[in-house]
Amino acid sequence: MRASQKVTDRIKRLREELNYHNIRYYTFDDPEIPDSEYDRLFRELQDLEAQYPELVTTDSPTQRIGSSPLESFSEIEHGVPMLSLANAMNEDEFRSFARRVSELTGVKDIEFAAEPKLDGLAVSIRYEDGKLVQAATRGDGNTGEDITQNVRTIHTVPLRLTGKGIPPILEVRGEVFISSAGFEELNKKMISNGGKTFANPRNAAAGSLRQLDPKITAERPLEMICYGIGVVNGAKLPAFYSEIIDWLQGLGIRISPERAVLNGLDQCTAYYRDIAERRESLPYEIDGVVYKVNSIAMQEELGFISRAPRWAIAYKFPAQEVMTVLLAVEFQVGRTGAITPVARLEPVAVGGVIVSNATLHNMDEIRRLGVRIGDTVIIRRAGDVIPKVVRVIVSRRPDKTKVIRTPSRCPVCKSELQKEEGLSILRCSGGLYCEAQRKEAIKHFAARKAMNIEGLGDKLIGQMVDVGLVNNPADLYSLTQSKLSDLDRMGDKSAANIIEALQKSKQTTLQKFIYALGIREVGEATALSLATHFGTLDAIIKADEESLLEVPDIGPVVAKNIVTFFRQKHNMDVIDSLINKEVRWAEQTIALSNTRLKGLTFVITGTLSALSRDEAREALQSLGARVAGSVSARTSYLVAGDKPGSKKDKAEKLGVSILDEKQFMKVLEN
Ligand code: I6G
Repeated sequence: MRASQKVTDRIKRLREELNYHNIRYYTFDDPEIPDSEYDRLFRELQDLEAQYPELVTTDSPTQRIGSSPLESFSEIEHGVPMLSLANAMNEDEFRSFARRVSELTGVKDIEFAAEPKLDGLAVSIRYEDGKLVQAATRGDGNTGEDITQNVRTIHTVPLRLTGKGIPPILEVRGEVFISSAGFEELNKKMISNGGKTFANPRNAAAGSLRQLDPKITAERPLEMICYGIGVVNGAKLPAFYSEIIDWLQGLGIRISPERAVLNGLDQCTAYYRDIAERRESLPYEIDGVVYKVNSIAMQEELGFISRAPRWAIAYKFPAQEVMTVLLAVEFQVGRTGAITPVARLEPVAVGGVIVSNATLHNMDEIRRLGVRIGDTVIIRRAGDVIPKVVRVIVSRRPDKTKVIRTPSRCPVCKSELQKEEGLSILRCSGGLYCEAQRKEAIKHFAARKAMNIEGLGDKLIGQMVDVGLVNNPADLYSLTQSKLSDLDRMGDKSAANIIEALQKSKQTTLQKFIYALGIREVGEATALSLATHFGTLDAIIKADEESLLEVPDIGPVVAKNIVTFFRQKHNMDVIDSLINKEVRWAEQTIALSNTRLKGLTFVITGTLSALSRDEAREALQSLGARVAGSVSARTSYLVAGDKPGSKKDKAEKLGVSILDEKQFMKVLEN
């Protein structure tokens, strides 16, 4: 059946609308319609295209996964070479770069455009009359591989440009990457499908982009952010790099939300420090900051040196992955008896600190890595996260290595180890008989987010358990100044401070008390849910699995852990003893009813004078609000304390309501 004009027009309209909403969602992070409405339009287009296959075009939003697997990638020659960037490894090198630019141009305070350097793969995409026709890898800079069919599957890449003044030919260049959250999800999926995991998001992105079957690529959470142009025909380009980038954004291309225009060296180094500080809270991995001379005329004047522009530099952060040697493996016992193999390493600088230990997670991970003692390994440390071994360099394996064997007994109390069905975790069966578990349980109880016993550090707890002064959390409240003074290096004043801190900690909240008990998999958020749902400790103790499942965020495993915990006599004895020793909290009278802020999402930034950020978060959560780490179009309010940083700029850009501290306190008190 031939399609009528009405059908042809409807298909055209649907494509335009879907393209528009795609760009609103992916490029601007600012959806206009709910997902359900998008899905409805999408299905309508799919149905019409199924009825009239002759009307299917390659730039239709339904055609992201169009073609069948390739035999190999063909080559594409770049019309304008894809260059690389020179690196600066420290501030001196960055200053030399800026000085050189000033000398060559004769301008003292140069204006630079800056943005974080994403840790992904450079890709060039060609649009003809606004339609995506080709995508290529960087390759050797002159010739790359044709990965068009794979790039088409990336939702943040528009298949059609939008807006006015679309040039006949436009090549955009940028970085294809996988976000940190996407990487975690992908690796979980790889494990559950029995596949191999990726060592880091960059490897995952590279592996995903070089798939011959676009159906596989389509299942990977690839994203793209653009930072430049290649061949452009039929457009008058602006005189500044930052304006070219804004122009690209106007055409629907996603660009870095962190970009900035900076004047002179001091602003550049301040920007570097700000991005370095926020590195871990960005949703993707970056390995430095790229600075470009903003004036295109100046860029042209500066030119290139050995295939790198003289007008740009990548000022790198300290490496997060480095090579070292595995010297030994020790097994540590955690609070719940879980045994963790810990790698002892030849000390090495990574991410700006010296590391000599890294986690190996569990025996399955050791087998997966195929690691042996004596091997050269790659370790990774991102921010405050515990360093981990991510890969073995097998080609560097020496003749004599030692296989790592699974222990059969607890290294501390010699109890038997048990392996839980379906899980990789080995657990000591000693319970509180095991000194290591006792120490960890008490450390957890005393921690800031639990009972917040100031001055009671890990070493001191270790010593108290070693000499038999404390065997469980309740024993802490039987301590006296004279008993404490008998310990090594404990002066009268310190002992008195600890007794005072213990006394002070007795007044707590139900949430903190539940959290402090250390029930397996009951973190702060679950403890809060339990406290607000049930209101009293008694009600939580009496709850069966069925009623626990009614609590938001509690699933069958956690429900079972909670019931099992309260069924154990020794746990109930400790709770009774704590209450006898006058640990107290106000009953959670806000139970159930207090969901005044339900459905609202808050982000907190800067310093508040009346509350810590943790306290502000808890207060919001106790009123039913969600507290997120970064600002997006879905944020309801940004709470901005002193020195709010870039989150405030982003909120302003997105039109998110901003509360100062006074307004925020009113919201809480209302
Ligand atoms: O590899 C790169 C990452 C980021 C770049 C780049 C960039 O700009 C933000 N810019 C250029 C010009 C080049 N590589 C060659």
